[in-house]
Amino acid sequence: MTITVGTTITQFIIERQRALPEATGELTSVLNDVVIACKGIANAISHGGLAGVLGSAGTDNVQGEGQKKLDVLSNDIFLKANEWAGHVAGLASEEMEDVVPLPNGVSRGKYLLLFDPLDGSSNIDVNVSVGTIFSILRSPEGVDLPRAEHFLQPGTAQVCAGYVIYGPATMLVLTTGDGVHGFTLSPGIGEFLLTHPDMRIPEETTEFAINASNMRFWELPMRRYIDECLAGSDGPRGKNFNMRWVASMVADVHRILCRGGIFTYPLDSREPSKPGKLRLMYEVNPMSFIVEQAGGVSSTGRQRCMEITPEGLHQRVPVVLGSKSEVERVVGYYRDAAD
Ligand code: AHM
Ligand code: MG
Repeated sequence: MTITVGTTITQFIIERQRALPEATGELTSVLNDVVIACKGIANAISHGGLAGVLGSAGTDNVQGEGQKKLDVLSNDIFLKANEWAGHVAGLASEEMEDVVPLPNGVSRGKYLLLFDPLDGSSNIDVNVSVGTIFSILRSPEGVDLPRAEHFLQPGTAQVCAGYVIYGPATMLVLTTGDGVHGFTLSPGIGEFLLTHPDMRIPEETTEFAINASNMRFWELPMRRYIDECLAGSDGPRGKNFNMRWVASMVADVHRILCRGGIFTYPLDSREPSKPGKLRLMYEVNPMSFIVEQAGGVSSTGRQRCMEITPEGLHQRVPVVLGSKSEVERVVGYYRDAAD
């Protein structure tokens, strides 16, 4: 079967697996469970206030951040869809402190699945786009019960990464290391259909995304870069820039995949114990894999994000990603400052 626009995500994944002689179909099974989870989350989100799912859950997550009802519900939906079938060897969630124990008696697959069930949750109550992010790693050989240390693999070890954006349309964007492909959920048939094959990030851009309210806490190279963008055609760049900030990483990265741009949540000095806001294992690594596979670049400013050796499941890192020429310019400013 040829893969064309309109192919279902299941057909797409099976076809991709068939092309790999060593493939066993296990990744297909994991992805099918992820797809089921994301359809469930999309359904919960789409009912909004009608289903009483808005507002705070009255609890804090492992990072001490207040959880929304939909954070908790999405986490439950994701766990339920993925823990029972024996397709994964282990699960880890941004919302949970340690790796998730699989139910007794369930057989174990060979993959580790990490996920942020509902990213951008500050947007839930105001009906703005949110998302789910996931990353798939191989469980190390000979490990029966994977612990946190077995999940601490660099982003370059990812087998697959993806996100779902719950926007005006629900879309799933995926890479297995062979380009980036986007699928749109058809409300009529309830399936994700291929609509955006081979997504590529334009190398050049004049659009940046950053939470500028933190400017006074940034390091000098980032200030220099944003100051120059803001100076527009009167400044050293000699051209005007546009700014966007959804405060949902999924939505900001999706825009960059569709029309280019640069996104950054840089290191700042607000809380020295938190070098950056975004989580390496649940947000930065999967998004970096997708961005690189689409021809973009992802760096902390000092290092390729996917080459960071993880130190903790909930480690936070700075990130600047997107269109190659602009990210490389920022990296150059960090290099200049270090000389
Ligand atoms: P979350 O996983 O708790 O929702 O936090 C991550 C989100 C990202 O989606 C987004 O880029 C960032 O936090 C926005 O942060 P801020 O509110 O500081 O602008
Ligand atoms: Mg998140």
